[in-house]
Amino acid sequence: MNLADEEHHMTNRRLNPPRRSVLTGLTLALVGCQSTARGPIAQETPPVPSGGPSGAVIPPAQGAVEIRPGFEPWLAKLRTDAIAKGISKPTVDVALSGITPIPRVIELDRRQPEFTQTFWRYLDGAVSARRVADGQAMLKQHGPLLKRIEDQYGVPPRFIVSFWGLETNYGKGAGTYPVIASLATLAYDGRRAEFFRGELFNALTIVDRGHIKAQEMLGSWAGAMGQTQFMPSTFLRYGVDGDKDGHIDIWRDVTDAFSSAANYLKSLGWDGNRTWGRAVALPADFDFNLASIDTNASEVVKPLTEWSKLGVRQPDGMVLPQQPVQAAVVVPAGAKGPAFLVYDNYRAILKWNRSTLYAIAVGHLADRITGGEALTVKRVVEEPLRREQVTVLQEGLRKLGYVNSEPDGVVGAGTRQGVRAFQRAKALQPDGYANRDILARVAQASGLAAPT
Ligand SMILES: [Ca+2]
Repeated sequence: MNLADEEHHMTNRRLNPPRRSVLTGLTLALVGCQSTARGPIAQETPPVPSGGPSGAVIPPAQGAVEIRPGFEPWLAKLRTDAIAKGISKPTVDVALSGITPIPRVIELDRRQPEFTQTFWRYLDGAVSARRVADGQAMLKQHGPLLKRIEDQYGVPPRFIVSFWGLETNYGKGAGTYPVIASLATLAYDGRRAEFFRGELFNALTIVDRGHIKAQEMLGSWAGAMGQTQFMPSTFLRYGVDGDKDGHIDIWRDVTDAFSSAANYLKSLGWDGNRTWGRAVALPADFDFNLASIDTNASEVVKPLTEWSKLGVRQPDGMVLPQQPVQAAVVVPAGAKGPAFLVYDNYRAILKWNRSTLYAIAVGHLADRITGGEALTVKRVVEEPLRREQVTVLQEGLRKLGYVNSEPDGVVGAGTRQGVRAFQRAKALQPDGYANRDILARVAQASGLAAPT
């Protein structure tokens, strides 16, 4: 979500350049209505449409939200600019007439996550028993269509359904904000005004091309649209008219929505002959320095045969498949949590949404809806770190010389690297995982008081 810092939110995905947001880590808002717009879980629970003229129902802002004055002259200039960009005057007139800034959108844009997200809490929501059962039903219901799409794009049905389930709960939570007004609000007074201004022109272009009427263009508060939650730029680049009726309709037409998702995934490098990764069991003496903290140059990638030699097994103890696959180990809840070997398709998922938790949830849901087992590792329920606690952790790590950056209250790759360096120095398991235990140790070592 927060487009501003890629690390923090889950919203705005599909922002290609600047890519959507991220949660690379474990941070996400748990606040009642979440930080950012899109996202399966991070997404604000959509209000029930009332069937008004636009179908849009915006909940009132909860606090006092100040929007700076001057929207009308700004909008007048925007109209001129839109027409200068080649968007037709009738489209501009219809789409922009009468719109006003939406206070709730500003409120959500300014919201900061209050907690880090924890693996189990996230997964329980993203891959609930209900989500699995519904996914199985959807896989069956849309089987022939999904097979045709697989033949064309090389993305297996279970992954299309899984993305669909995580993005919008199989189309049920596609968002009820009017996209044009929401984007105009963010372009006028948002934290990434320039980015949203570009997306607003893209949204107007979509209307101008006749794909959807402006008043029917609904989405998340940050402009993620339809069943796949595409930002307008992603729609323009990757949207597909699957049923060939002349319109790309990712709001109401599952053929278009699935085709668009598959086309986007194909462009992200999806390999239809491989899966995303798999849950594994690590040996008791596993060296957690080999676990990946981020998909970057420091990531340790080895063929499955090498991981096998190191004692990595399937969860039931069976040896790993002897396939020529390169994989990395990911431990999203630290050494005591579940472990995964992730393949190239996992990286494709991260390009859709740069969140480790999201990527694992997509893969796991895809497995579950095709009969895969639930995670068997013993679940360790932890209290999430609050923002202020993360800030103290970061201050302590900085004081001790393990990180250089300014504390921001959000656990990202840099913080995890710092935690790992601290763990190495203290002969702890170097899993890079930030929790209350590490906070207490870092606070003590650095002489800071850890907020309880
Ligand atoms: Ca169509």
